[in-house]
Amino acid sequence: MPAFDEPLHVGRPNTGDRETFLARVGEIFDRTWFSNDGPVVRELEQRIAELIGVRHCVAVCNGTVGLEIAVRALGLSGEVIVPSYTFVATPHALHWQGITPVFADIDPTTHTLDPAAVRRAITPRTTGIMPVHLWGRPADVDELQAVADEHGLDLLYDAAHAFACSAGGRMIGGFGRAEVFSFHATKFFNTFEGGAIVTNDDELAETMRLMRNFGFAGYDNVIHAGTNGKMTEICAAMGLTNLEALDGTIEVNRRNHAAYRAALDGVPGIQVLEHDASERRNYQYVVLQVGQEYGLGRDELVELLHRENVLARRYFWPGCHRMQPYRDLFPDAGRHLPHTEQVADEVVVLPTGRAVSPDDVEVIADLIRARSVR
Ligand code: T4K
Repeated sequence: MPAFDEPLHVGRPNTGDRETFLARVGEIFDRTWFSNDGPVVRELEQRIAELIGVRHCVAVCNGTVGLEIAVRALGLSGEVIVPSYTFVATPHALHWQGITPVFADIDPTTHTLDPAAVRRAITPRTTGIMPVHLWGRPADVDELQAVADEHGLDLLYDAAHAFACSAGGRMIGGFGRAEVFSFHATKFFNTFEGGAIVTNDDELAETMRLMRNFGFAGYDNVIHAGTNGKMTEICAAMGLTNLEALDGTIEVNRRNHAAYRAALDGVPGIQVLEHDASERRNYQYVVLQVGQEYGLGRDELVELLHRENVLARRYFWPGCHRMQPYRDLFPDAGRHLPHTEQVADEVVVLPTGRAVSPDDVEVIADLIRARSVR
């Protein structure tokens, strides 16, 4: 018998109050206004801009399209420097538009882009840097801004994991030229599918709004190239409902994170990724690194947990540079990415969120502890 009757997933959606959401859906039905800059999307954009403290929030249909729109609006071309240790949407948003993603290594303790590695990757073709606040842990925003300024590069953040997190006490969303959140179902804050581009740049925001809606500036008046990146009203209704539950979701995640840390403290070879205690965070990811001193290899631990119905994940293995099309395009990339390869081989992400109780955490931690070599 597995330890859990029902599978415990990483990425189980966190949801706000069902009745509130359904009431909003009823209003949308009554209005029969389902998309195209509707009132619920506008309200969500306003609420997010206020929460983050930015001038503009452009809601989009998903984070990937958000990245693509931001990349285009900034006019990036040639080469853009990105981490390889990220979800594959990060480099895809560039490659899909004929831009070469150039992979730079991460800092092995923070899992975010190493500014020194970024400097080494700059060539005459480089136009931008696209760091990721992986696991909601802020990238080195000051140093990356310094590199961007020195070389005249645009800085665009993939903030897919970092909604409601801070860097140096400032909310993530206000750094670089723009930042892009993902509101996918599995994210800390979700709109079923969705995302948002946030920026303090008025002109850039205007361009991105046009691009999101085929370049329409009014009936029959197309003034820009564009795509369909709009968020629907029903997604925005989910967003408003989940925003109302945000503090509660953080509290549940924080509680689970603390329980995992306490229960796994001192297990040889098991390290829980820490964040800077002075920053605001959403605690969405419980990230373990499995070292040599642990009794099992990382993949064996994942298999063991799966047998017990704990569907832990080895994000973002094996690193984007070892996925297609990048593996064929840059067969030697790994030589410059030792930390990426090491971290990708060691990480396990454990289930958390509203579907996981402190008792569940105890059971999962017991399963992990039981196999450690003491
Ligand atoms: N940049 C970064 C750094 C990202 O992490 C992402 C997305 C993006 C950009 C792009 O943003 P989006 O375009 O997606 O908005 C998931 C998500 O599909 C993806 O959004 C996310 N990153 C990535 C890290 O994770 P998978 O491959 O893990 O999805 P899947 O289907 O295996 O689901 C994960 C677990 O969640 C499952 O065990 C079951 C559970 N789940 C999932 C869904 C969709 C549920 O319980 N309910 C659900 O509705 O990719």
